[in-house]
Amino acid sequence: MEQDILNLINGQLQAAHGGQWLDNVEPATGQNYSRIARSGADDVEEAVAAARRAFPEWRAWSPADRRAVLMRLADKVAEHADMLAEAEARDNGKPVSVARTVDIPRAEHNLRFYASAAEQFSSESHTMGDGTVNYTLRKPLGVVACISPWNLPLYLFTWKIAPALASGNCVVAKPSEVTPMTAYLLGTWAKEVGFPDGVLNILQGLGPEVGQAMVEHHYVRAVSFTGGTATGAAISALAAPKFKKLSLELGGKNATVVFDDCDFDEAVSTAVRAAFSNQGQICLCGSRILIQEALYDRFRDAMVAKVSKMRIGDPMDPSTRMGAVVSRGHRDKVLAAIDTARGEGGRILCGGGRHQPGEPRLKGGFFVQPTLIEGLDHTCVTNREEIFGPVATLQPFKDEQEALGLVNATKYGLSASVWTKDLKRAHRFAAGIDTGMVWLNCWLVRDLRTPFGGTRHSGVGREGGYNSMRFFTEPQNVCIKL
Ligand code: TXE
Repeated sequence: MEQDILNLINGQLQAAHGGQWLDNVEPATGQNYSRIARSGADDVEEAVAAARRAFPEWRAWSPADRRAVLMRLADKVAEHADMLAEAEARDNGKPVSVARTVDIPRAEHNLRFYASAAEQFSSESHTMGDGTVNYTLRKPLGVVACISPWNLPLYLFTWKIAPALASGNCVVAKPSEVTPMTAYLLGTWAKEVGFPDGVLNILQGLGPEVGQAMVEHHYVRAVSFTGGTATGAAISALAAPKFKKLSLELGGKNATVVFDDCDFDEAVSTAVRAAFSNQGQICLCGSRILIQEALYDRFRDAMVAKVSKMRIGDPMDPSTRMGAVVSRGHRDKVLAAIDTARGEGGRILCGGGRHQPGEPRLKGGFFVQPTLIEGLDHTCVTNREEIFGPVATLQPFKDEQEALGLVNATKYGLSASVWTKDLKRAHRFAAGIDTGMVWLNCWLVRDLRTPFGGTRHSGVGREGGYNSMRFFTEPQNVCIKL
């Protein structure tokens, strides 16, 4: 065992009260390589109590001081970027090149972005004709819970804790038990950069145990969650009767829509990237590729040629572009989804099963071939349910109207990417799509100020920019008659 992944409670790194541990598995090898504190309700109790004690002091800090401490945490991330990228790749199975260029820089950027927001956030005032003035206070809530998933571990963990802390809350946060390492490492710097004890608490362990206890805790005023739709529903069921604020960023079954007047080469390469980045494990991945009939064969053949050349490799090798999926259970779920597609009559154009690397180190790893499937319509399970792996389907469409019907044919509403040179059509089509985000002639271009989130089964609420700052604060109107 190399390293115990501990809780951070009241400024102390410590094991779970119950003394229990979980295995931490390296997806590329299938081997345990560290152990994780298996926390429970006692640990939540201690963390929430520490957060409550810390709150009066933390909320009174000036925005400039909160900014400074978050910036120092970002500096630590920058200073240790290589080490964090390696830790992320080992813990998650993603290529270290991706962690180095995307996950870790983005985590640093999240911290800096919301450090600035601490100083720039403002509220409104409304004057009335008779000289009466209303002003709105934006008060931090107190203790808030942040629960993040395994696909972009440090990136999504910081995306939640940074605005929560910047707006003056004390945080009890939990990374996924599947990828706990980088959040743990971040926590080891909390004291050194100047967070008062209890302001940032990080709990490790299983969702239905420690996660649920966090959601249920009487003094947790808000829950910001990213993860599966079923988990989002379970959290809502617990939190709604207690009237907690909820932000839910859930799954997607996003479409990439390709009209026959698109920039062909750019559309092909972005459709491939959108389907297979991070082994297809991004909520924004375009897993349904809808192609206008006249272009269908040419586009399909170009995609198949590109995807067939993708090489899966050791995540720790800097030249690898496609690594392992996150866990044995997840690999089996993705393989079962491919079997379902076969059973539904889908034609596998490339991939279609496990990948077995030659290197002895990787023999027990969780690798899935990048897979393209055609011949399934929108009613099939394959085109309705999120797979969250390196699997995408291709479907032809005749015209704009049919395409719009297909885009909106699932219960999810997270994002879509549309490819056409006709800008009038692009705007018209975007307005008709029932998702929280649309990319026109691009994919996953992110401005952190914009609203991020989905409709229907993709979630409730929006993160990003002041949306997150508003979520983590309670507006209070004060009316004064002068
Ligand atoms: O996520 P979970 P899982 C999708 C994807 C994937 C499926 C399940 O389809 O196959 O979800 O993945 C915590 N109370 N996405 O099972 O369980 C858990 O510990 C409180 C999409 O790994 O939703 C972890 O920290 N917390 C997604 C977090 O919730 C609970 C990213 C997410 O875990 C809990 C990941 C409970 N009862 C998976 N149960 C995206 N939208 O990006 C679990 N957790």
